[in-house]
Amino acid sequence: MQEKYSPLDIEQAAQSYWNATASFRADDHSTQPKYYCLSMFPYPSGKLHMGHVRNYTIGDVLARWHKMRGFNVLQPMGWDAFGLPAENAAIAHGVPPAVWTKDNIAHMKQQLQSLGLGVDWDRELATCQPDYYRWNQWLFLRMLEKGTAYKKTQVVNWDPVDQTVLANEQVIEGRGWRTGALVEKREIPGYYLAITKYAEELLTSLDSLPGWPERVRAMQANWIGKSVGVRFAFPYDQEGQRELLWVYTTRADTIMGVTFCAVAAEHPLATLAAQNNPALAAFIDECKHGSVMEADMATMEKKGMATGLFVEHPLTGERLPVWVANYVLMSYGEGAVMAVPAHDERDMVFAEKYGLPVKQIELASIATIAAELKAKGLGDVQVQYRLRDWGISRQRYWGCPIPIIHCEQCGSVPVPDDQLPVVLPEDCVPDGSGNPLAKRADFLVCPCPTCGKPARRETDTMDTFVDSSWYYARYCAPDAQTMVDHRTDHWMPVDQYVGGIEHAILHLLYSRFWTKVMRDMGLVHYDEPFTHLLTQGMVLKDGSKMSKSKGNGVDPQALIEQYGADTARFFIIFAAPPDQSLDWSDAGVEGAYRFLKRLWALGATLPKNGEGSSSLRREIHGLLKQANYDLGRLQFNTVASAAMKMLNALEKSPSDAHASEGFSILLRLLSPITPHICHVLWREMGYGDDILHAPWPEPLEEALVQDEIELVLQINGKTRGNVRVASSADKASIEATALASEMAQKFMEDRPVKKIIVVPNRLVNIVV
Ligand code: ANZ
Ligand code: ZN
Repeated sequence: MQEKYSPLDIEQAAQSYWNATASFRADDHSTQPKYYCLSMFPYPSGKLHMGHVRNYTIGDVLARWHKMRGFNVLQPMGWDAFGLPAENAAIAHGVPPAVWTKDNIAHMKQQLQSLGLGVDWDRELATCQPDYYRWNQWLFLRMLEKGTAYKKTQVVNWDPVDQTVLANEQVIEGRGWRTGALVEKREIPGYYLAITKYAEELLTSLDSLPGWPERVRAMQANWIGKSVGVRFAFPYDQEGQRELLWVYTTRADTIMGVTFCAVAAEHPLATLAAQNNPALAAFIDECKHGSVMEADMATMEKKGMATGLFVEHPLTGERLPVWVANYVLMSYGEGAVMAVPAHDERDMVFAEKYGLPVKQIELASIATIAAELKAKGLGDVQVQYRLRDWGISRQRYWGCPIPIIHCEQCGSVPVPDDQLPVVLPEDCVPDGSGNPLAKRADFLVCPCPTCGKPARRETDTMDTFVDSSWYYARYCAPDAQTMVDHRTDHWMPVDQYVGGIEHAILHLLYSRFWTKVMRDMGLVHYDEPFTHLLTQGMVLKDGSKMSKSKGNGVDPQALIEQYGADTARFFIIFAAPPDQSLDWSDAGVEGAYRFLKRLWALGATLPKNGEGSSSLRREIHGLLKQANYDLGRLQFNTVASAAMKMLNALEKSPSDAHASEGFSILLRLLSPITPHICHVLWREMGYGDDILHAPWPEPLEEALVQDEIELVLQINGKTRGNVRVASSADKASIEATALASEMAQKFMEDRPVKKIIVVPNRLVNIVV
């Protein structure tokens, strides 16, 4: 055995062994209990960053630990391969996104492999592969048939720089999340998925996920935003016709304080009033350029204009003016509100600004008001969700084509199943001037599936959140000729999902929705995709997030080349609990490296047999007991420190009779964290062929028992020292040991013994 620790040789040897023996191939037919361990798949941006290393190390510790405990483990890996950065790289460097993406995947795969992850690479997938995204298209068409997918024209957030629609959550403080450009409102047609149909179930079944962090469940519940209120109408007269202006309120108890109504700029009543009111038309136009975000609504300056129209209070009959107000959202409730300045802050600000009346009132009871309105046929209690349907159309090239053909005669026609997948041409090079698919005649022009006349393909592609909404189900059956098969039901749900908190809302919510849609189509038979969720903390350097753009990034590749993957893994696990942020420290990395050098050195010199007390054994088993407990609660940093303490103890007593057993425990405990060095030492030291097949170490009760105990020795009630006795010693032998002790001899001063008091496990008092 080589005396010097040489990570490069060790890691190559271990990785070759795992490859040659297909150590991490997941068995679809095993009778062992299954454990599906999944880390969020990476976007192939070019190279790994430290956040990836942390994510995948945590996942790998869990996967390897379960494997050694007899689980049939599935730990797959793949690529979230569609998306904007590839198009931006194309614009900057003139390379087709497909080429850029595939090069990045090849490079990053090799980097991931150098980390020694226990991944079943046979199941690798990339979402830009036609045999993957064809099933996005296929399911989308099934959703269209059921009305779960539909087309509509809607006001959307428009990023004028990227020329694309943004989801609400991609708008941060009124600006595009990527470009920072001021977001505009636009009306365009697009496809939507009716996630709101599942709002109630998405909310209530959060209760079936005790394995998720409370914080994430709260964020999801908040996003769904259930509120119970009253929907009711203000009647008004229009050219002799009785019409109704509907509003939604959660405060029907304030109904007697209404002094005006306010509608959104896009509300039909606003449009109507603007017909012969150019000033109002101009104001409405101005509003349409603002943000559609609620958070912005709360802070921006309240602006409005009277419509000149009036409605009637449904209970008092009072005449109330209707205003257009920029703080009313068209997409929430009815797009109109009853304004109660005395009780609503926004209404108050607005009323003060425009000199509208404020009316102080006594609060009513919501139930009574709802009943009164119902009796008049003017309203009822209603549940409302903040959650909106999911707009999936993106005016981008590098994504999954939406399988629709537009025909002048037949309208929007679904692509027939036998023509799937609609394959994205891979040789386009976007230049920033809109979607290149619109310029590709060979893609664009096709016969209409219904009438056969020349028609035009949809050029919008799907939101990449579609791609990531079901990849975990495909890993279970990556070669299936259907979307999923029985293997998916075998492996799913994912037992442990590991990823960043930035995905706490959308990715997880969309995946949960997608799962329920597939379940309702009979494709899968589980309700929730992820049983346990671990959101790993950030990697910080000098207190701020480590990133290339901040210039404080540490390159994992360089780290691995210098110290080896085991050092990187050990440092990352040791430096912080998985869910907390981790502060990078070069000294910490050095420390991890020194620890592994010491581990290697002790392994190289440890004598086979020795003799000694059982205190070493007791210490090792005691540390093991704590470490196993910590593994169970995913507190891996203290597992690493238990391993360090074990090494200290073993270094102190290398020739102890129990040192070899202790070292074998240490290697097994460490192997999920630093698998390479443990694999090689295990073999070199003759413990066995493959540490992955060794049983996980469990502490032995017999080793934990204290076989000697220390008692306080008192003479006439005064503490004079200690005596050691066997833990099984009886009263007589404790008395004899105490009397014979040096301290007793000294302080008794030859006086006769009157009596001896023994308090078991505590003290012995000699009275003279
Ligand atoms: C009158 C009122 C009085 C209100 C009061 C609140 C307080 P949540 O709980 O989030 O569902 N609202 C309704 N539709 C709106 C829209 N399209 N745009 C902007 N605001 C809208 O909020 C419901 C409340 O938000 C409703 O209750 C309504 O104002 C407002 F003292 O009605 B309330
Ligand atoms: Zn046609």
